[in-house]
Amino acid sequence: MSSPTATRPPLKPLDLMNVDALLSDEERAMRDAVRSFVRDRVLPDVGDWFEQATAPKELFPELGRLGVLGMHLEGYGCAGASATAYGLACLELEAGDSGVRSMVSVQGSLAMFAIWRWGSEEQKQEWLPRMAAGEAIGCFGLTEPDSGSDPSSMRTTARRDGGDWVLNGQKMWITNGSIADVAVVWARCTDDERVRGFVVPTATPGFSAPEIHKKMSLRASVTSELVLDDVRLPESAALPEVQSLKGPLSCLNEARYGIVWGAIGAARACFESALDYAGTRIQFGKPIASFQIQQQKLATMALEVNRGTLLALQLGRLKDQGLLHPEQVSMGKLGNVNAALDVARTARQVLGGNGITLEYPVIRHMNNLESVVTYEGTADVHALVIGQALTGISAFR
Ligand code: TGC
Ligand code: FAD
Repeated sequence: MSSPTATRPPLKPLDLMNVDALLSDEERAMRDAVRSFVRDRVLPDVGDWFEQATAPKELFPELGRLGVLGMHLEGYGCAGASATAYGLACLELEAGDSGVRSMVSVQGSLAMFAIWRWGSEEQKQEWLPRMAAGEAIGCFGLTEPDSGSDPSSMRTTARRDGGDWVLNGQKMWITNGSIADVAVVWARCTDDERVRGFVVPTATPGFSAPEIHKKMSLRASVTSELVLDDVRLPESAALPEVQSLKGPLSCLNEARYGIVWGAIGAARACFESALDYAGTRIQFGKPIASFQIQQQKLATMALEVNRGTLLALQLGRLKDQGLLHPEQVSMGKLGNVNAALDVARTARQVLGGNGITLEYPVIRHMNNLESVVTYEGTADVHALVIGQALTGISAFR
């Protein structure tokens, strides 16, 4: 029996698998709102931000009004949106620039999530509404100069002194560090060796956040050290609900989930740019899109973008049902960021010499993705997480 074709929608080159049809009206509305924001507020200037290494701090209140800061959290001024809607927002933001998605990830999935999940009622009331509105900026300090993939080796300490805590140490590679109003800092307690989180207003004496310069990636995003030099905090600054590495690692699950989607946004932008360029660039009397080698590249890019979107959507549906495992997030992050890097590198070649300029988005995304494949767990770390799930053997130590 032949299948009915009368109502079959036409193929869309940018969505060959018709993922659009798998989304609800609400999800499409969120996606379209973020896409419009990126078109109007990010794309016109992002090449200059990247070239001048400027982070668009002024976007925070606008992102707050758009409703994407902590949008998957409930209460305290947060939108309470589905995980899938949050993922779609990350995809559209990163189609603009990984740095803009990073601003939103660190704010909502790391700093706000840490307070929302592990904080006291007082901490939530004090920070979450302002952070959701983009009036207060947060950062998340886990990594240290000598403690990256292995955060259990952290050296930052929290010492009890009477009713206070005193923090000492250094954090490294902290997104939004120098522009933050509040830092969620993870430290090891000197009395019981446990890892605890602290909500640190960045105006506290002893806290400083020198910016890291000379980056060739994530240039439209602030990256900083955090220096903690006898930072004295009241007892109420500690996150009361967790006292182990589970605290920061639970936050990473949230941010990694957003990256599963976001990376595909960067890939889609590169694919779109290559498809457009190949159709208009004439060599040997024809558009380069008419050469088989270029069509193969375009087909491979389309395949990766569609496959990555479907993978992200499956994780989104699992997360919305409360069924998502961290190991599945690792599969998504490893697969989609590697795919996005392949797409970006291929697209850059399709653009020839123009592929190396900031007149086109491709090399910017390509360079950004070198950070994305490293932060939130390197590709190696995620491969080992998957390896452990497959074999039952941990190869980390
Ligand atoms: P392990 O001994 O396995 O576990 C320690 C405790 O943590 C719990 N746990 C988790 N909890 C929630 N989610 C997860 N994914 C978890 N993984 C482990 C575990 O149950 C245990 O709990 P408890 O209560 O028994 O104490 O930990 P390990 O030391 O062997 O480490 C495992 C490993 C290597 C996977 C972990 O350390 C890791 O993920 N390393 C990578 C570090 C990383 O990703 N850093 C990211 C820093 S933040 C960042 O990059 C932000 S960039 C953002 C941006 O700009 O967008
Ligand atoms: P290392 O851990 O030293 O790794 C070096 C190499 O060794 C990697 O290839 C790694 O895969 C490999 N390796 C390590 N262990 C193993 C192993 N067991 N088996 C096999 N290979 C291994 N951190 C934060 O806390 N907050 C932030 O906001 C933040 N933002 C960032 C923004 C940017 C732009 C960047 C680049 C990083 C950011 N990070 C942040 C830090 C990031 O999470 C770390 O860079 C990352 O976790 C890797 O740590 P590392 O750089 O110390 O590399």
